[in-house]
Amino acid sequence: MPRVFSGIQPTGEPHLGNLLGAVRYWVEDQRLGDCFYCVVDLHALTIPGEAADLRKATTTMATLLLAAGLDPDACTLFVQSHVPAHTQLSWLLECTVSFGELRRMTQFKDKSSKGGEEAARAGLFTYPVLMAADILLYDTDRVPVGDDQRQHLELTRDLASRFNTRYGQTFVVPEASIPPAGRGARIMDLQEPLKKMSKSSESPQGTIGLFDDPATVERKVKRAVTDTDSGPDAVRYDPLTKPGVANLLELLAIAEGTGIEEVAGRYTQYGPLKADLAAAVVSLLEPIQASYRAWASDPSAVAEVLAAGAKHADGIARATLARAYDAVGLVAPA
Ligand code: ATP
Ligand code: LTN
Repeated sequence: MPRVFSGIQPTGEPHLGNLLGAVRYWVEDQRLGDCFYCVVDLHALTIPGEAADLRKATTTMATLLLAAGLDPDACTLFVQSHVPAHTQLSWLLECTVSFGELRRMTQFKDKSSKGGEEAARAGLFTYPVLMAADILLYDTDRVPVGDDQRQHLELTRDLASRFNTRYGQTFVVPEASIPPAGRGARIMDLQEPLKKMSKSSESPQGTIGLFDDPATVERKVKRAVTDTDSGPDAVRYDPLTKPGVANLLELLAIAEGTGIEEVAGRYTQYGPLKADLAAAVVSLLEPIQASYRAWASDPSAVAEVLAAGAKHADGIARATLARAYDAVGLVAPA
């Protein structure tokens, strides 16, 4: 079975992009591979936030992943900071990556642009190295992520190959597993359809939260930005010239499990498309929200899943770390 690893940050409110671009594929993969899914709480420290919020968001995210369909009997779910090898391997990889490589990462450029590079945390700069450590510790074959993580995955592959060349075969070189275009790889913001839907978005009206109630979903979908085209072929899938409409069509096709062209063929006006999309999103979210309430009513069950997950992950991660320590010439304690 292929080894699968992916992670999600406990920052902000999880949204439809996280579900459709990543988490629903994690659920599918859990029967096909030996899957490790991680709430990457250390990555959340790269941007400002309150301790109490991080504490709460970590449990909320783990609970939500279970509610979305991760089965603790089928996969390993754990919290990054519970497995010390992640930060330990990260150091070896910081001594493998170059400053120039990290400077070219677009996520760093985007996220540091707000407050300026001078003020950005050094952890934001080295973020992709910790991510590479997450992945390489588990001898990962496949990493299911959204399109925005493509560059980080390329860096991870480069670091694994460079380390292997320099110190001898140590790491498996992983493949990114990104949904095909039109199947959730990059869900766009409903208000700013040229930007990806994001937890840290400045337009909460453009982001559908996985905890949004039906009235909120309806309002956000109804107000989604489209364009002023009218006439029989206004409703068509063209992400370049009609990004807002293309995003709505993609969302509806995914929610219904049908093809985009088939969905587009059913509409001539934006109003009915939006009404059907809102209903489809509400039906998609309802069972997840119900399951969330059930899991959340038993926090000790969630804690037990995470404890068992960390124990299993720790055993594997330690062995890989020991291999890497030995490869670079660190002397093991007697
Ligand atoms: P932020 O925008 O604050 O960086 P995020 O919303 O990207 O956060 P992450 O925890 O960084 O959330 O991502 C979890 C997973 O969701 C990743 O695999 C990422 O690629 C995927 N993802 C995030 N946003 C989208 C999106 N708009 N469309 C598709 N996939 C997405
Ligand atoms: N960088 C990712 C989150 C992340 C991740 C990982 C994804 C951290 N470690 C390991 C896949 C594998 C993000 O920002 N979405």
